[in-house]
Amino acid sequence: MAINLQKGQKIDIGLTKMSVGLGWNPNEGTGHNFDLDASAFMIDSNRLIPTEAFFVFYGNTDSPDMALHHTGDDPTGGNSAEGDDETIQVDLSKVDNKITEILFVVTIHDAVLRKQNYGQVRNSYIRIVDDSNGQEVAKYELGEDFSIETAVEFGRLYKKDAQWKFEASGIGYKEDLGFFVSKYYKGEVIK
Ligand SMILES: [Ca+2]
Ligand SMILES: [Ca+2]
Repeated sequence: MAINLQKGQKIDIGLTKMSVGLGWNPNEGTGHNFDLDASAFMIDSNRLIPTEAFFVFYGNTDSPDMALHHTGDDPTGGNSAEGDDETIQVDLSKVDNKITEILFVVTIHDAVLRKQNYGQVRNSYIRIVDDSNGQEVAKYELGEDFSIETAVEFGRLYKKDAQWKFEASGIGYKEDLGFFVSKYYKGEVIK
């Protein structure tokens, strides 16, 4: 039986291999496609990614430790009205020892240019699926929590006393993906 998480709610994961699925449906009539992008930041105890490659997104689909795999960009959210639009597969047994937290962020591509925000997206959620049986373990639906935001940290996996837990963090930002990269990466950016 899946748990419907509320914003801020924390659960024990109790799984090693899972898929973190993100879904949304665009509202009609905004004149542009609605391209939400799921990304993951694997951060260490300094709350930074150790190297750029620990930032997993459509342009870098595998983390260096092979713990995370992004299955690819969906540019419209229209892949499925019901199911996940973008998925990040997670194998917690492979996570580099340095990593203490994995943040899942969803940004709206070209939000400013297209004058888009979360108020124009419907049915957005993050969910965790047990890869061994395809069962949904937990789901957090954003509902009416966000409107003018263009990015949301949906949830985070974090290690506490050697156990992985998940929090439905639900933190909204009026920022783009570049903001998160500069927030969590202080090294030299390779262009
Ligand atoms: Ca996308
Ligand atoms: Ca969809």
